[in-house]
Amino acid sequence: EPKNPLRTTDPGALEMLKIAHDSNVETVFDRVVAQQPQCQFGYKGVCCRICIAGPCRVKADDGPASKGICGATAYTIVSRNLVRLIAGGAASHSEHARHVLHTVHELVEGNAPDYQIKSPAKLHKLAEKLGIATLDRSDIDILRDVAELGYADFGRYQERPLAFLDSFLTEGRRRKFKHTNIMPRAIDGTVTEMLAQTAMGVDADPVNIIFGGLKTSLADLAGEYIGTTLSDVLFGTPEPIVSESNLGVINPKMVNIAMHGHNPVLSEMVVAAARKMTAEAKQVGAEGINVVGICCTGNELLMRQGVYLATSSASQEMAIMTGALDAMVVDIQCIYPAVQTVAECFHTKIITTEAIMKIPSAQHLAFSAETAAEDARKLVNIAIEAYKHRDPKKISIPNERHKLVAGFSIEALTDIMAKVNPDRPMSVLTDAILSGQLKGVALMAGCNNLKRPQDEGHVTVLKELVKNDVFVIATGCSAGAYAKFGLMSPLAVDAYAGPGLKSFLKTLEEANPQLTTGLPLVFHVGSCVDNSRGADLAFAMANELGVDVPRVPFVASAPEAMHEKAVAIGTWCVTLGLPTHVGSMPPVEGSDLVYGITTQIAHDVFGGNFIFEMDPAVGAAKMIDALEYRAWKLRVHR
Ligand code: NFS
Ligand code: SF4
Repeated sequence: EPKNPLRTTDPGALEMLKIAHDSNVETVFDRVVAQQPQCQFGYKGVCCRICIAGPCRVKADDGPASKGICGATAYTIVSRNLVRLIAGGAASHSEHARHVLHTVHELVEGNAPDYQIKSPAKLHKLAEKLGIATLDRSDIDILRDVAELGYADFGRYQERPLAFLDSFLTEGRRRKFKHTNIMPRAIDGTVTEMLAQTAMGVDADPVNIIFGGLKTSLADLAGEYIGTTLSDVLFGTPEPIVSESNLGVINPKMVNIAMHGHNPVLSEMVVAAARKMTAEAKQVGAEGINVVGICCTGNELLMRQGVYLATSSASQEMAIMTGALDAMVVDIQCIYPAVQTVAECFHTKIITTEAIMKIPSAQHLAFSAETAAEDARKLVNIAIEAYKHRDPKKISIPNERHKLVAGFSIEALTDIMAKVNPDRPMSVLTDAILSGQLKGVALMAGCNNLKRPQDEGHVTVLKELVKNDVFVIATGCSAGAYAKFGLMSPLAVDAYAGPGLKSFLKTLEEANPQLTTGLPLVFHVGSCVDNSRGADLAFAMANELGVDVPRVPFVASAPEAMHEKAVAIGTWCVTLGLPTHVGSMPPVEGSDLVYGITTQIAHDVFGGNFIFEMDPAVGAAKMIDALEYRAWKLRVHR
């Protein structure tokens, strides 16, 4: 009997898990069992470790044991812990964005010869949004100004709000954030302020603390906007593209390199290098080089380059278990330190590339924008060298791979709808909702969290939504789940879409004969920083409908949220005015007040609220209710 009942539903990962058991390789699926039962104080958010007089736990309903040593009560402790998660998320997204921004800066200064402006159209559109002059100016000059605004958003405590936030908001949200005093004025400053506000002996007021958290989540959104928009400028705005997903994309005859982590600044260079190095791979007896993606950098590569998506977060170790992965190149975020331990049972090389991210025993190659192409060549060579040391007896690749269509930037979606209505493309979507053909739009996002079996939440919620004619866009490891299961394919439309969604997609397809492929059941809009694309769609729909976001039939869901980044994203979704389902309980149950603020009071102030619902089918039903209510209200009030 396998000792890890908390497993995965991913067919590729399930196949590998058998082998992990037979060969006694420990994986995340064993460790999550070994962690049970998890500490209930931490689970509920009532453990405080903010100063070293602690840890303090709220152990009773009243009396001295109901407070920390300093007298902090449950609502203070829970709210402080919660907003520190948001600060961690904002710091992570923004660090990723800062790296892209630095690369842009180096490019402008002439120090990053291997990068270029791949999408001048995006640059011009972005500059116009940001109020930067474009007439009679060179692209590099425009980009220099864009980069300067980006740096100002990070650093300077300025009078104006963040350019990379403010420029994208609806008028209504702009006013709301001003009135509630949560408009951030510097990304770094806001994250630091959040840590200072929640230090020992500072803020004890849960409402004030949570408003600080909301402000920090908006700083997070600004970081995501910087990440998405500048990545599009450097590497191209995604367009519909065909690819495949799940572990079967690992090719036994090729040198296989997995790009794992987040930043396209690294992964794009490795793909470019690999495409030029077939001859070197042939010299060691391989047919060529096969780059595959894992997690969000995989999503970035899939969106722009059609690179195969091997797997997602919880099954990252399984890619190594195939015995045919020659190197895993990682940068930052969501990389289990355990990949090195698993790799040591195989010939696979793990290579870290960022100064802030090293793993004991793994190789480190410092990647820099100045020498990007050369660094990328070195990384590919490590994989080619490792290929020679494969053990054929250990190779076992699941037969699991599925076709998919990805690449749906909001620009691409708008172009597709413009073929139906050139003057008002967005009305194609909003009219379909007003007529009842569609119930609304859902943004599926977030991670895997093994509190439940991997991908079960993502898949269950999606199937319920599309059956009920919801137009679904997806990012991150949620998109990864659909890709791996074959649900991101046009073939899935007939099997799962309700009649309204089916006819809507058909109308779009008929108006777009230039598309070489059908449209998918769920639209991949990118990595987790690309949740900013989800915000863009909500803003565009609001503007088209002439209302603010809280009235748009648009919901968000992270059925398996895990990372601090997911907490930050969920929080700005609520702040923008979206009903936001979360299927893994965040640590808020230790305070009824904090629970009430996030699920109810948030709705009164911002029009959005968290829906904490662990049963994915029930979660989907609640999302559909919220969509129906908003659509009904729109119809009667127009
Ligand atoms: Ni998002 Fe991406 Fe995945 Fe979660 Fe991690 S890879 S940035 S945080 S686990 S979706
Ligand atoms: Fe305990 Fe207060 Fe220190 Fe937290 S800040 S660990 S509640 S004494």
